Amino acid sequence: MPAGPEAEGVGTATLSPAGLEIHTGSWRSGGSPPTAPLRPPAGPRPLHSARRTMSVTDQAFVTLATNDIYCQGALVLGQSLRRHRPTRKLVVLITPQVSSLLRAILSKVFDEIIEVNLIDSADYIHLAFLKRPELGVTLIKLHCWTLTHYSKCVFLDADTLVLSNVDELFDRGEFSAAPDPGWPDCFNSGVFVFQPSLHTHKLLLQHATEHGSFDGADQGLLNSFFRSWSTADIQKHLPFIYNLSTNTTYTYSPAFKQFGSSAKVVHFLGSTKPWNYKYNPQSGSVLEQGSAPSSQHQAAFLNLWWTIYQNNVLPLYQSVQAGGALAAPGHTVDLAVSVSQISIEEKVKELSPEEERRKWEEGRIDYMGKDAFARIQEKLDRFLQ
Ligand SMILES: [Mn+2]
Repeated sequence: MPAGPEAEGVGTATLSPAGLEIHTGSWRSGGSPPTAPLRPPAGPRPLHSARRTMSVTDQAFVTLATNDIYCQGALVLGQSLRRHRPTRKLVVLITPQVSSLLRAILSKVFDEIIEVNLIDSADYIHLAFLKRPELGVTLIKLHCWTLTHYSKCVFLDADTLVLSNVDELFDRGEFSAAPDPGWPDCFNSGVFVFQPSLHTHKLLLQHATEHGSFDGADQGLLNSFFRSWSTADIQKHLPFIYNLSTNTTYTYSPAFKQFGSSAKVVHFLGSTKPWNYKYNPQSGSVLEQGSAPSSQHQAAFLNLWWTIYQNNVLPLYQSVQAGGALAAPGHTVDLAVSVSQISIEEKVKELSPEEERRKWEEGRIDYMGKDAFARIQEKLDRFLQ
């Protein structure tokens, strides 16, 4: 077993330049990691030296979970990556709203869990958030550029699913992404290759503050920031099979017939996510109620998502709960598991006024939801009237 911070069961907490607490967990579920973690070698390292058998410790797959429900997606994504033995680290960005139960479970799949608290961050981050509170989630996503202990990363949305090893994405440079099916001159920001840099992060936040986002989210902002993507360098166009949206009814169906089976990453775009379905573990298929899967290929990807959830995520809950970790009050998930049906619901435990106050004092502020600036303003206005 390797010694030092990589050793099993040892976690470290450090303060990064951006003022974030970084918790380094370790891969613990199901025995040893696919490849032994290596210490980064001293001195400069060549960028493309990775062999499939060697792990590259200064590159990472990164995802984001803003609440316990999205954590379910992040866990399936993480396990889908693990199934194909990635040679890079797995990192998840979370918000303060994520419960201690889900943090414990995430630490079984991800090498690193990084809490992003916009309010406690460096001044330039905090200011951007104050000026554009509506871009809260977008600003959290942009935080991935602050992961400067990695030389290069691949971002994957928590509503994506990996179907094969995709380490070759690290051969691409910043900023690489696949076309958006709705407007192919724009890229889709669910899968992209980027290079962490505090300088780029500052420029992105400056851009967000000055111009906002034309679609109100990260995709609009990133497309206007990296606006030469559609014309400058074909190497930065990822093939569509690295970000195949599952809910698009393809108007070019012969292409889907020809190339659909070579998909490497699927993306559950749209408002109905895999975790919104109910699943029958006996038939191995999602239950068609209300929001029926729009097509057969979508149903196949949804069933795969749920198979991974059942086989590789649910057992983690059992191991953590047996270990005595308790869910913190607030938003978390309610898993209903029976022989014939599994479902994931959002559970909201009301806090008592004392708990509410303690939460504020501990700095666990739900600034994206209940404690959002607009609502605080509303409360203040009512109070001042
Ligand atoms: Mn997405």
